[in-house]
Amino acid sequence: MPLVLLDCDKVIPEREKHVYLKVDGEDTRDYLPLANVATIPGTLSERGCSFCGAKLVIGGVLKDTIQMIHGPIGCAYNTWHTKRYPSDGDNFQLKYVMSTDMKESNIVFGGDKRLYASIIEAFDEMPHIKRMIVYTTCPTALIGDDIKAVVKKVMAERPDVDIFTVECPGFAGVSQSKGHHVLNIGWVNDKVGQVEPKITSKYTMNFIGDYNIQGDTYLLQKYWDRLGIQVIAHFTGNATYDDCRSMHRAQVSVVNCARSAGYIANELMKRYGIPRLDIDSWGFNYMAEGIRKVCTFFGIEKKGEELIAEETAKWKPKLDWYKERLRGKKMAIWTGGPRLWHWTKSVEDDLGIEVVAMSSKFGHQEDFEKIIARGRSGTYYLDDANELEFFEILEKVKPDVIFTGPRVGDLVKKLHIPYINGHGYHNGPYMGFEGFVNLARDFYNATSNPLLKLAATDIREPEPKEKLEAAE
Ligand code: CFM
Repeated sequence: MPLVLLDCDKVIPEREKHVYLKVDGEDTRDYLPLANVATIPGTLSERGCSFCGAKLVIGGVLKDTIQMIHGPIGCAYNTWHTKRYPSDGDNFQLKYVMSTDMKESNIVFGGDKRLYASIIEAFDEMPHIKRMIVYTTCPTALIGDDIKAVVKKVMAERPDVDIFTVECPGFAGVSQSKGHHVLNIGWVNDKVGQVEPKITSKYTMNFIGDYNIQGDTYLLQKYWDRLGIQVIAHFTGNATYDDCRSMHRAQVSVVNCARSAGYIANELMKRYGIPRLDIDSWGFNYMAEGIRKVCTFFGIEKKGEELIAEETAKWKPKLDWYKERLRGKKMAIWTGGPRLWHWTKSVEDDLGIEVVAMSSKFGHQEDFEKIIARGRSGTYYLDDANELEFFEILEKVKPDVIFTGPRVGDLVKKLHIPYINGHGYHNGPYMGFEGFVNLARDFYNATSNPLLKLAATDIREPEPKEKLEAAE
């Protein structure tokens, strides 16, 4: 019985299809948990909305682009400043987000004029910025504001600006995953092919699905520079709007996050014949394998081996120091989806850590195929889990640390279980060789830190027994 009905789910038995326990010797292909379907009424999970998938995850990372959110102010606030993706500019993308701040009268009479005025005002306020993305949100999509027409008017009036539109209101799909899809396809339809890049190397690639979380992109960029590979565009870590308009000129698309950006790699393959190469960028073994794949593609295997040898010599002793201390520790991973399959085997192989529970917010079944294939037996795999399920799973598997986001993280902290930010990291970057040592260090610090245990200790003077009895 690999699908599990948890005690807390007795009142919503449909949840059984979303909880899987891997058992030795089973053909896991028969038991993929349901995924990428609407959250069941009765369970409140921690998914984001489709607008968020487009804005917070992909579009908002671009370093030279105004993010114009056509909707009430809350939609802007909730996708601003919660993710750490720096850039080598002045971190414009972290500082600013713009909103048309729709009010009731705009909803009743239409918000087109307000959007037009807001776009003009934003460009006038920020004269050095010439690129913008305009997003619809639930209310402006419902009232039918024609954002494309407004943008067309502005672009006709101001030939030096370029604006991309994303029509993906929060309700467009079952989770943020839909927003990834809409932005990917919109971008390749509307913007790719419009800018010709300056080619500076024999070897060119797009690096797709890296968002420079705490500098991941910078770290990997050092490898590509050493290998002499020109990255035409990162989609979208530390990238400019125009970098991403020139993606059609790369020889290969190297994909890290297949969930959020596999779509654009597929379209580049179909429309421009650019092959797609998927790699894992977290973990020593995986990173080495990824570099080998890329170098084999370009026929520069020797350079790749030199790089791997150098990085391994530099960082492996540090990794091993942690491995000795972390072997056998138990970890839970509760993030979006892909990091489950990226991490489960890498922490097991590189650090001797056992991953005992994994929960995906919005992964699809193809993610679960990879997650379960790479994961251990005896591990729980959950799709779109709710808080009560998290608590019940904790009782069953008793992890030493949980890699998750601040929402669930703050809950588990109250149980005095350490959590590491599995989305924005604690002290990243985590990608590449050096990054995985950072991950190991954060894991070690979290599990060795006496503070959580101390926080659970009541240090008040015990009340005398008689006094307590009298009070009753
Ligand atoms: Fe890709 Fe990401 Fe992820 Fe993701 Fe995300 Fe993320 Fe994630 Mo948080 S793009 S799917 S929508 S690897 S924000 S940087 S950590 S849930 S597993």
